[in-house]
Amino acid sequence: KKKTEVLDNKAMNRALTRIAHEILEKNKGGAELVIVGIKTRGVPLAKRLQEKIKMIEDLEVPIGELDITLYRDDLEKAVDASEPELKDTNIEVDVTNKKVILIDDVLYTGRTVRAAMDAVMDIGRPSQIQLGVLVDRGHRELPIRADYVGKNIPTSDREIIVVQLDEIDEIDQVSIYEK
Ligand code: 3GP
Ligand code: 5GP
Ligand code: MG
Repeated sequence: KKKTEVLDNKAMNRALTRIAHEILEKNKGGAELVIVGIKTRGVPLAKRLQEKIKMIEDLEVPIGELDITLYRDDLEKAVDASEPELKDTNIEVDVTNKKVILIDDVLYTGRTVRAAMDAVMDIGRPSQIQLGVLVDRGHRELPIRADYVGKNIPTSDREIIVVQLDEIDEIDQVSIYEK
């Protein structure tokens, strides 16, 4: 397994700062927003964006989380018949007429995001759903794109993106692994 670092902690922090500004610019402030992290690593990313928005605009945007689980027996398999399914929801705020910003670490086929959109629309009627990801690695299988992207990393099917976050992995780093 060959490893290439693509983001270190400083680059990751800059990307998240930029995304926080982009979110505020696109939405003309943060008044109607709810940020929803997709477990596992989307959750600390959502929290970091909440903190950055608090720093920039002195505004506390509510956050929630979704647990979308992939019933793949082999995570390294690119294609699988099984769909990601909702396992758990923790969104305390009412999303009706709010702009929900889904946050995940990696965007790949788009199937996780599709399941996340279903879950959000089951609990309320948001006025909009937007998507932010730390890494877009390409290979979409659905017509889904991210509104906010930390870094585009076009991958081959032999490559995997490893996202490590301080809150979970005790380091902030994104790297490419060759299988
Ligand atoms: P995450 O919970 O931080 O999102 O999907 C479960 C975990 O497996 C993910 O962690 C992700 O980091 C890791 N993973 C690594 N490669 C892949 C992959 O190709 N597909 C999926 N679904 N997950 C992967
Ligand atoms: P999708 O549903 O778009 O195929 O995959 C998105 C989800 O799978 C994300 O939650 C992400 O964590 C995980 N995932 C897919 N590919 C990768 C990858 O190369 N690296 C990591 N870390 N996660 C991935
Ligand atoms: Mg994820």
